[in-house]
Amino acid sequence: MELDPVSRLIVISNRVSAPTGSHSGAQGGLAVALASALREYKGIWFGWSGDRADSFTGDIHFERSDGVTTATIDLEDQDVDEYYNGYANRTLWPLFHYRVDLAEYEREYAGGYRRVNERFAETVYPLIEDGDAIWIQDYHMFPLGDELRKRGCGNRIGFFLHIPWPPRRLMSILPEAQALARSLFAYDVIGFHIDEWLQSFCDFAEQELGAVRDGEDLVLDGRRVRVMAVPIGIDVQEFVDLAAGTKARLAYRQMRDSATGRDMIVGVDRLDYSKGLEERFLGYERFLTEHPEERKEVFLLQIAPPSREAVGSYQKIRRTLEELSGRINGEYADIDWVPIRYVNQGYSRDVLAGIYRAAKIGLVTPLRDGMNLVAKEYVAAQDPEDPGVLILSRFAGAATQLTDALLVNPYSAEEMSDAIIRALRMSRTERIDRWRKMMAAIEQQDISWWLDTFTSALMEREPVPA
Ligand code: GDG
Repeated sequence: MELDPVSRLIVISNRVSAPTGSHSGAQGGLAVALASALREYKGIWFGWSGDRADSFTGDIHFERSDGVTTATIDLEDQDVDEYYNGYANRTLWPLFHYRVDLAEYEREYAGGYRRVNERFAETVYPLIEDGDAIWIQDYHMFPLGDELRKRGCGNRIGFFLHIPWPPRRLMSILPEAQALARSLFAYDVIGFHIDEWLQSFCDFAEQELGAVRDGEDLVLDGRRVRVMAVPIGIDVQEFVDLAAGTKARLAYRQMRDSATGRDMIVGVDRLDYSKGLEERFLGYERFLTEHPEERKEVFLLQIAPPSREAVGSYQKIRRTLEELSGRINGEYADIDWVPIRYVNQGYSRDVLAGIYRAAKIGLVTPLRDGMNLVAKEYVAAQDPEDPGVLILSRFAGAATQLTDALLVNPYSAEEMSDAIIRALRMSRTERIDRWRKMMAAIEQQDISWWLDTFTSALMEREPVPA
């Protein structure tokens, strides 16, 4: 059962990015996915504009572009510091990516997080009509459903977590862990990418809160929540078309020309410590030392647009990577070859598609990742007659679906080195065979499947009596 054609879908996420109507913008996969959901079902996409105001007003800016209505609010400096740069990105993100060492716990952050969620609830609630289905996205907004319920919202409300849910013992480190997990029982449906994250949540809810599992539901104090694993997909056809388009073909040509017959290995990631870039560079260095005969036959292109630059740990990882790529290049480069091309700017999606296609290897080695869309985009962009090889971290959610990638432990430089040499030497028949299986997997569970599976589950729930 999909959404009733008369119901609206209200999507709420931290950031809203109005669709550009073209593929030349720098939008990530999730933004594109949510825009297509809202085009399919009419509705509104609500969230922070990304702009700051002197003081919070709650004024909503409406915009309609490319079939999608967006409604955005500005936040004041203190909100951005405590909620976004604070609790979301200094506390929750590192902890949920198992980086206990980087997580910071400040009462002001937790307070700012609560305040902004209240402000979101206060502002969006008047826009909600009977029959609307509400779908809240990600770790910035855990308590928003509960805040809406407190204001009398009886609509169906779903929540999707785009990052891992950490194991119970890690989660317990968060001072607000119990209250935060308890607040999730305001939702009707909670979605995770994979079973591992779902099981960790259930474990926490059962052991720490006393929730009880009942089939596909968790029950706590009379509230029944459906929990499900629904791996997010990509719009495969869009990427296939992008890769065949003029801009992608041009980018492909440029990359091939500048490679001068060498094999390109590509990585594309937000500059984030969870993406394992330091370990990736070290794994690649290991490959250079173990296979001197292969030096000058390959190079690594790492595209890493900076993100969350106000947060100290992101400034640090940026410096670390500059030093490391500089050191490796200094040690191995020759007058006619540089082992790592390390680029800190973003590219449009069509250029990315051409770059993916030109790469003999896609190197996607996060230390921990809810899903990872880059892995799927790399597969979709390949030439079916001569596809490249995906090397993928076992610790990315995507590894549960892309089992025909070369799966590696991203902490092991040796495994990474072995996988690179294996990929370079892999026969075309094996490459085609692996690629076909991966392509079938991403086509089967693509972005429409993700949207329909989640919204159908949400519509199966009865609205909460007022
Ligand atoms: C979170 C979870 C989960 C990257 N560089 C450029 C660019 N990108 C695009 C990629 C891809 C997206 O950004 C990144 O998505 P990921 O899934 O790899 O990673 P996160 O940003 O960490 O996303 C993750 C995801 O949410 C969805 O649920 O998979 O696990 O952490 O689409 O292509 N896009 C453009 N230029 C760039 O330079 N246009």
